[in-house]
Amino acid sequence: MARNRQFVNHKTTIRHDWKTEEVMALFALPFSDLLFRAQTTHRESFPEGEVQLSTLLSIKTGGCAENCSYCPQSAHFDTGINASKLMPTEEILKHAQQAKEAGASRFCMGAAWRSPKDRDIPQLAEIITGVKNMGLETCMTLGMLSGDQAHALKDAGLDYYNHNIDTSEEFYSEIITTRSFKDRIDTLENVRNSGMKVCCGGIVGMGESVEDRAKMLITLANLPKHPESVPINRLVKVEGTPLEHTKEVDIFDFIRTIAVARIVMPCSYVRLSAGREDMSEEAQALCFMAGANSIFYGEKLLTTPNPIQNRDMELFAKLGIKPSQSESTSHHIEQTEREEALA
Ligand code: SAM
Ligand code: DTB
Ligand code: SF4
Repeated sequence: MARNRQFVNHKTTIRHDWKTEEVMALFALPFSDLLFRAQTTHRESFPEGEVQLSTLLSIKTGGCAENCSYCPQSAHFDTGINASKLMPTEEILKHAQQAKEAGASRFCMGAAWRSPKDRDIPQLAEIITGVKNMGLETCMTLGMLSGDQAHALKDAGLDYYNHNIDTSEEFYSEIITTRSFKDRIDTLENVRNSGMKVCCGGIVGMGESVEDRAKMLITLANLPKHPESVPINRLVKVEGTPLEHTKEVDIFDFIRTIAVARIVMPCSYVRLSAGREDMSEEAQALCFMAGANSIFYGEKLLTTPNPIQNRDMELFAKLGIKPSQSESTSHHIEQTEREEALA
């Protein structure tokens, strides 16, 4: 057995040594073969027909110093979004309560920051405590974090930190120039070292090649530990952003990316993330068959629309899908622990 392979159960191998050719070969499989393989992998690690629900809230909107070409919240582009300050804690907790009542298991809070200021940490800690007290898992995405900031958020009780690599290292500079790919990896390392769970994925449909998608997934899968959550976003083309007129990604290529993410990170939650608002029910069903087992749930992402809750519940009923409890209560975590024990 290769040293960097660990068997987590009789069937599932967690690998951190994926090569470009291998992953490109997965992308090149006939669609049905790829989906069959992804679904088979999925069933080795997860119960059938369960999808985890995370609700998003933008707690600090717009006016961001970064120039991410896809993002409506960058101060570099005129998208009609006004910059606002960090939302008062009470208002955030009201949104969290609504998310809980609607059936979400995790509440994800996003801030349009390059990185948080140390002076923001006490209020962020208060928010984390309030949301956790409702029995929700907590996630934040606040930009780059220093090691000390990551520890402070962990100490406050934050369960997950979302920080996406967005695309391949090679394509990254076409999309963002105000911070580097390495900056992103450094933050992920700080988050991992703090003991928080990592939520990290990217965007499909920014004009990247299939090889860029393969390399993005390889970067994630070859991290020392797979991110517990892997959001796969389909670009939401927002007026005023440089990517507004990007050619639409073929839906089967999007689904292929979900399937390959499932195969290379067999025990991670793969989230069918932004881009569901105008996605057909059939395409979403194929994403679930390809191994997606988490969604953003609620009528808004950060600033753009998402399907209303009833629509998602109707689709789940048609497909026989049930919302899963928090990730921490699923048997996937036992596997993660086993992985750690074997490491
Ligand atoms: N400012 C923080 C950061 O960039 O890390 C947190 C918020 S940022 C909006 C979180 C992620 O949302 C981005 O990394 C990107 O992957 C995703 N995102 C933003 N705008 C998007 C869009 N128009 N379509 C799809 N995904 C998008
Ligand atoms: C992620 O991967 N996607 C979410 C969340 N993490 C923070 C954000 C999607 C944002 C889509 C554009 C918007 O609504 O502003
Ligand atoms: Fe700022 Fe995050 Fe948007 Fe980039 S993705 S412009 S860092 S809010």
